[in-house]
Amino acid sequence: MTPPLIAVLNGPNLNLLGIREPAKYGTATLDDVESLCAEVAEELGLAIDFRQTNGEGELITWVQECRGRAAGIIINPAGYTTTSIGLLDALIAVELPVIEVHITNIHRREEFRHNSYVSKAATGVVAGLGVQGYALALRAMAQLIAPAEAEDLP
Ligand code: CA2
Repeated sequence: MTPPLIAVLNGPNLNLLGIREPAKYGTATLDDVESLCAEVAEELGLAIDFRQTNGEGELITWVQECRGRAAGIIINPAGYTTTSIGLLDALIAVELPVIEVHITNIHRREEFRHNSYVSKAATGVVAGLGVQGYALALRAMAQLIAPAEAEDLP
């Protein structure tokens, strides 16, 4: 059986992870985050499609393309978190479980980072746990997409 596909989408400037501002965002690069996700996904019997873009339109197109292809979306929308109603509309329209990830705790940071439009489409949000938040999101996603009968198991 082909493993369910989870799209792991990353927004603007996350290509700079581990290269700039390590005190804020840590020393792991985006390639490291992809490797972490691939490892955890394999353990969970999931496949991932891990991507990053600096473009709002491209991010929206990728969300749309998940329809009929992916079982869920994990997204760090970065700077588009607080600005993009287009991204929110795409996440609502795709009708898939969505988990929003932020490396930092956006609620401890500047006020302008607090209001996430994306959260309005998200089943859950992970923030402030560093890049391990992606691994936690994958584990939560595995539970969310598990067949209903599995919910009764201990
Ligand atoms: O904490 C997060 O994951 C954020 O989504 C990161 C965004 C920020 O705008 C959000 O408020 C919170 C910034 C992504 C830029 O990433 C960089 C990484 C290294 C160096 C510079 C930027």
